[in-house]
Amino acid sequence: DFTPKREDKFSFGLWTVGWLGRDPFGEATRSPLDPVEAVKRLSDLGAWGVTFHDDDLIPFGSSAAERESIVNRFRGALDETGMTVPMVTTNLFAHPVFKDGALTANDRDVRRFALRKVLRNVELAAELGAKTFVAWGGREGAESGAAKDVRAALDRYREGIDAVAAFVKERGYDLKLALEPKPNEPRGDILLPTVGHALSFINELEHSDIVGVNPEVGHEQMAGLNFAHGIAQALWAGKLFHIDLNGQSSIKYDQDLRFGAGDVRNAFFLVDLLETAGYQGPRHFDFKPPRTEDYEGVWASAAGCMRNYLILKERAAAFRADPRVQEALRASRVDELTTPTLGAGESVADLLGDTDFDVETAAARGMHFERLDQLAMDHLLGVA
Ligand code: GLT
Ligand code: MN
Ligand code: MN
Ligand code: MN
Repeated sequence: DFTPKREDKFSFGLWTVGWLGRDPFGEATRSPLDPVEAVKRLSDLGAWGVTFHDDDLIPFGSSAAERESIVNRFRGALDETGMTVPMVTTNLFAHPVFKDGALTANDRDVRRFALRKVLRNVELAAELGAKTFVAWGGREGAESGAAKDVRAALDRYREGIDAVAAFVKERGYDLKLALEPKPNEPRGDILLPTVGHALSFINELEHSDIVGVNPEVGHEQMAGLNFAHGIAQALWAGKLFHIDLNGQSSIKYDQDLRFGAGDVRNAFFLVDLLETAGYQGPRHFDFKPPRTEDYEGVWASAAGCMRNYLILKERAAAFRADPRVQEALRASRVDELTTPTLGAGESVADLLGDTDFDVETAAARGMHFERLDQLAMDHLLGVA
């Protein structure tokens, strides 16, 4: 049965179920959702955690006293339900002050304000026991060529992220940072557009040891990339600290469909990867219930995210356990890729001397991938 349990570690952003349906062409179609109500409903559905931007919980510009009473009330709902806060993030994109970015805004005073906003929120994250702090730089970018000195912007981005990481270490918080790539929207072009760009940026940081990535399904797919491949590389680099699960159909605006909608084949191989690679982090949904939905539809959409994950998990496990699949994997020589190309102690000089290879025979060998992939399709479609 596909009933979510706490052990499944499903979490949702307050901004997901709380999205009011406002888009560039139309007004909100739903009325505001109380974060306390969101925690209760998500808990009832079987979720384990809830995440948020500072501003999702505490309206921008609230006083210290207001902030405290809001946090206390929210904490009450967490205690009552047993829900956790595995991740917190900062809204550095909604207020007009961030129209040219936050940590990479041309205006230095804006960058300083943004950094203070992040640091204050890091304190709140630690206070609520979050283990991951996500940084999505949606406004870090440009619409035109001369407006942004990209190399200087990357210097400032590095300075900002390193300052936050240094603060985390100084305070002794058990918190890691996760950068979330996106190619475009809301900016014409966003800095750190893909998982690959983010991984390379992290290598340039002073505090790279506590900085990883939070890839989102739809964001890589907006760039036409294979999400499961990006996740595999993040895992390979030891940098998959968090993940945003949702759905996207092809290269177009950020759809944020419920998980499993959109490219279901890639979702199948993604779940297969996460479940076999030993990923221990949250299964976090960052989706937007379409603005056609009322709250009944919102909760159906949230439940669908978890249900689809569990269905795909079951299908992927059945795929792996199927003796025909195991035989097909051998026929495709998938296991042979784990054998190092050079033998133990073999030098490249030895390799140059190895003439025992028949090009024509190797060229003629079929890979049998189609049979293997059809078995995956049969399992995915439930007819295996
Ligand atoms: C915003 C964005 C998401 C990010 C959130 C975290 S904010 O909703 O579209 O992809 O994960 O800042
Ligand atoms: Mn996201
Ligand atoms: Mn998105
Ligand atoms: Mn989004």
